[in-house]
Amino acid sequence: MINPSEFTKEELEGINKTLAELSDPDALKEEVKKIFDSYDADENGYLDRSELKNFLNEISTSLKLKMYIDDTVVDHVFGTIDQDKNHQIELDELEEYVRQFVEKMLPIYSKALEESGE
Ligand SMILES: [Ca+2]
Ligand SMILES: [Ca+2]
Repeated sequence: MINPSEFTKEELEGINKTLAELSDPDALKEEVKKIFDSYDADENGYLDRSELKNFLNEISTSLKLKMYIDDTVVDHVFGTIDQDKNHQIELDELEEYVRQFVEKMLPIYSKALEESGE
């Protein structure tokens, strides 16, 4: 999913630090709230598909994920996050998704950092 050689050591350290911080439930809550508010462009308290798409594009770029965010991907991720299937993403749903995401990505990026050497 990621290619460690595309990152500088500093980038990997930065990402690892962020992910490690987000392993703390309180920090995660706070951070997701900020993310949620900044992507909820029409400020209606929910993320819709286009708002989610912007979020996914940003994440994918900043983590250099090999992921092209097209409508199929957005639909898939939207369905995964939208646990109660009301076609809106609520704050607690995004929080749960990011929590699982951090859990999954932390080992991947910490391994990449180890392998990046000195
Ligand atoms: Ca919205
Ligand atoms: Ca929902």
